[in-house]
Amino acid sequence: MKLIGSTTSPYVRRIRLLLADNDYEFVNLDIYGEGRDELRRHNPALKIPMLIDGDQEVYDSRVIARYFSEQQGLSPLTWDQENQLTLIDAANDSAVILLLSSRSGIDTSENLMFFNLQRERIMLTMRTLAAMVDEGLFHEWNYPAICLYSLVDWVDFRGLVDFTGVESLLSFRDHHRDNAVVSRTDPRTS
Ligand SMILES: N[C@@H](CCC(=O)N[C@@H](CS)C(=O)NCC(=O)O)C(=O)O
Repeated sequence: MKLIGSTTSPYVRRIRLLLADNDYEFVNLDIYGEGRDELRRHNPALKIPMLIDGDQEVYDSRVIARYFSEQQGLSPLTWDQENQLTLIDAANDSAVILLLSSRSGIDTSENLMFFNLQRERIMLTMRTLAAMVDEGLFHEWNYPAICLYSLVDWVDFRGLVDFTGVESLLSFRDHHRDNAVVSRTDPRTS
């Protein structure tokens, strides 16, 4: 199995954490620079992660996780867990939009509908996820918890979110921070 991604992507990190105990090759690409041609060859959606398993290519972290879970004979996620992933992905996609916009020279703090919508989505999903953490819904280190960890640590790493009022998310992150595979995939050092 080959995983194509980058060390800084939160979507790739979740798959690296999921595959932690398995044998696979990790290809680290700079998708906005010299790795872009390789990305074009592998995935016309031009996004990471993607997985190559023999003749089968799999795009999108959510589908990769489902593919892997089926291969391992694991139970599918519950509908509530699917909803958790949808909230995590919604916050993550909006945070990626804010980052790419500011890297494009746009002031994302301006009072513009497009950026207000992203900020509102991030705030509401993060508050909901923090309440779920408080309820103990992310107590187990499973795929939704891995995805939440990757989101929280990445938005903190990129300085994209004010954690006031959602401190539970940082406590959740800090609780798992010293796990060996988690620190091995830290975007600040890997
Ligand atoms: N829904 C996708 C999202 C993946 C995604 O947005 N990856 C980012 C890197 S963090 C990317 O490849 N962005 C490229 C772009 O937006 O041009 C997944 O879950 O795999």
